[in-house]
Amino acid sequence: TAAPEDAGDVAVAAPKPTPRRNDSASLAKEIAEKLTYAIGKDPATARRHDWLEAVTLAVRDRIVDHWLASNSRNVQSGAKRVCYLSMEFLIGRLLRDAIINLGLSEAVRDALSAYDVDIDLLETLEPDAALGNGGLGRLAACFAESMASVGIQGFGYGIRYVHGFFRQEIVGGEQVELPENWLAHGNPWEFERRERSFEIGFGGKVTTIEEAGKPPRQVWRPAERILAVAYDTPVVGWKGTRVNTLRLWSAQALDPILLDAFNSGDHIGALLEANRAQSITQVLYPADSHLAGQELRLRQEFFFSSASLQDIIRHHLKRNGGDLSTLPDKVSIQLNDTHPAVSVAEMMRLLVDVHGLGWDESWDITKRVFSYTNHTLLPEALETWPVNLFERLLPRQMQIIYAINAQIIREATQKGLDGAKVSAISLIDEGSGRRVRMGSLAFVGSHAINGVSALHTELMKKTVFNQFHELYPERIQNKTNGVTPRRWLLECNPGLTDLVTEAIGPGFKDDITKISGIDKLADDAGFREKFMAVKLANKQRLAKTIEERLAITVDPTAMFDVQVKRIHEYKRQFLNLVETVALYDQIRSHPEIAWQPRVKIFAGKAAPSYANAKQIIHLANDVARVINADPSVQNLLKVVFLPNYNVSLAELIMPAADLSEQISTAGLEASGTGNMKFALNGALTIGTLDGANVEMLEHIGEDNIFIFGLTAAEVAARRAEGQSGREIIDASPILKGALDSISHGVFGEPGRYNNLVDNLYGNDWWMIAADFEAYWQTQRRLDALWQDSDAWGTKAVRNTARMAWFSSDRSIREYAKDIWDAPTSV
Ligand code: H2P
Repeated sequence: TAAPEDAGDVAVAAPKPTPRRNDSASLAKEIAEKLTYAIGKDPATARRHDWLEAVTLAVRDRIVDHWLASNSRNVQSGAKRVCYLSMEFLIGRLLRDAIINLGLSEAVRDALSAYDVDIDLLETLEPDAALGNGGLGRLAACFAESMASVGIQGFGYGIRYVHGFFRQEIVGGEQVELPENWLAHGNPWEFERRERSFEIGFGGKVTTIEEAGKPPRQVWRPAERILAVAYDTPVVGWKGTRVNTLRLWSAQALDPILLDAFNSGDHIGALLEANRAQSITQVLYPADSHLAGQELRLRQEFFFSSASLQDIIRHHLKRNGGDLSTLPDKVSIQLNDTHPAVSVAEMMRLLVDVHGLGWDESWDITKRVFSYTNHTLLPEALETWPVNLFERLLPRQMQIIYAINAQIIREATQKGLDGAKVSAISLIDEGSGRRVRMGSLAFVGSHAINGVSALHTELMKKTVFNQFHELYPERIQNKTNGVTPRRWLLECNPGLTDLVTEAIGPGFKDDITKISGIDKLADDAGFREKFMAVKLANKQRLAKTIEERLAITVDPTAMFDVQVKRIHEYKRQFLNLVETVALYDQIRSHPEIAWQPRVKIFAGKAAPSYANAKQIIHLANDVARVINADPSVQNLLKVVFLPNYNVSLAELIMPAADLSEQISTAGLEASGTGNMKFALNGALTIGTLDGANVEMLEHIGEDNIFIFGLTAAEVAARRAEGQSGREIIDASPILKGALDSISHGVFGEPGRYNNLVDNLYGNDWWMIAADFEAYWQTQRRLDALWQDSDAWGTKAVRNTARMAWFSSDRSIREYAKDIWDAPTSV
């Protein structure tokens, strides 16, 4: 490999740097020094971006102190490491996160005020690291932070995409995708580690080597080889007690330029190879819950899996006297969805072919090391790859998959499984062209497989992994998702954080379960008023952004009714829009009713190739345009579609919501995590019995959450009967009226939304017609509740008080105990 050896553990007699001090005077001095010597500006000429960089570098120095200390503790303790392999880390901005976790808020603010610079403003200049699509990638980011906060030696492994999730603009009501460029001004949080680079192969062939007295060996000779270079970002845990590492791989060519070609005049051709190599980590695929079937995607998956495993093995050998048999005692590798599932085959190749272990021992090590999280049951999201593509790109890994498959099928047959059941567990799907089933590969190569909410896990056992569950009944377990309360309360909602601190002291910041202390204050009128005053201030902040970005004026005292998430038919933004249109009709037809003023807020991106999702965005914008311009509903209904939903926008929206829409077709949303962020910030939920909503109901209590609609079992039954929506629509004048206005051109050309509407009459697959009436009635109950601000306030307080269990600290502790067997607080 091109990796130069480590400098080693030679003791160097260099003077130790003095750790940085955290008082505002020291910070002020250092910020000025960074501005001068790292950026080359003086305060008089510095732009805001220069100040941002100077502050970031000064804060980063403090992180580095903690980071190096954590790393040397890691080496000393030799405790088990947890490696979290994820194609996506939806990080967002890091400066505020770091400042709060290090407890530097006041000091930084004071330091900058000396230069008349506003930290709040600087923070908004930082680009979002958008290396993910939605919940799956954001979960990985929350988990990384929680691992550092609860004291686990956690390592995130992923891809350093040059272009993250696309930037969304709305032009003429429609989504337009533009490239995102988060690295345009450099990235002060990352450290390039050229010494950590590994060769990654593709294609070529496998040869058998026969040596006298030894069993034959397989050697893979790839046709193409590229380099994976590590970029490390520190992950700061609460109070900085532990700083872990997120290692993202960047693809580079072994030879940056073909000099011969260049010298002979082929200037472009000389760079082709380098470009081809780099293209692997250029772009994040904009689709997490359905299959992006391109070869490049498979290359990305293998690229980062192989690099991560080589790195993990290298580290282990160095720290454990070259003994790979202890790998499972020292490392756990969590596969975040099927995207890194090829790791199972690659680990076997590395152990057997490269390190010379026997097959059985390697298989035992592999299973004990890996565990796998499933995030969706949608059939289109379960990754499979054509066998011939796999074979061409990864010939040795394909052989290994066949060998694993033979072994699994033997086991199954011995346990008495019959033909149909055996073909259900085969790693090769013979149904529609031969394809490798990545979920099955991840399953058989792992000792623990988890779903992300109780309901989802039960459904996993009954559906996608039914046969595997029969074969290995001890493997599937549940780990309900969580969100980090640092970013999703302390950072995004300083007003509420201060209020809770004032009421019950700061202990909840260290231990979020203590936030239940405000439960008893839900009936205290004084506290409730303050709580709702914080909410109002957050709504004013959001209203200002809506005004600035969209020139729409909304009334901050109206109910803010919010649905923000990826746009997908199962998440049912369309149901919400149909209800919006029905409400619009009813407000106009029945001015005598005491309608409550609402602002319906939407945000989210549609996968570029997902036509129906794009139609839903178009409809939202059409509906907004028409309703907002109609003077007859002016004070009662406004509709807002905020473009380019991302982590930073979520941080502004979550604290400002009164009502959180979690209305997926039951059985289809694996967990949801937005549902948790909203409720933690005091929004009431209207939702179906789906994903983690079910557990939220248990924790928050049925008086404080608004559940409606078909259950997962009812949905499955209706789907099996293939029921159409026609009868329901014909029997419901309100629904029919709304659908007619949508299809007859009230909101854009007639026929524009025929596809969406006709689907409901035909096969109401997403149960929009079926759930409409229950949804409508529940919304009207919420209208009534809104009129009683004391009752609403009480429920809002109870939501915040009872959401602590949904902290990702709790999730991570459960993984550590039940799956990784890794110590916390090291
Ligand atoms: C997915 C699931 C969510 C789940 C999340 C994290 C893929 O995210 O659909 O239900 O909460 O993973 O486990 P999303 O739809 O937000 O992209």
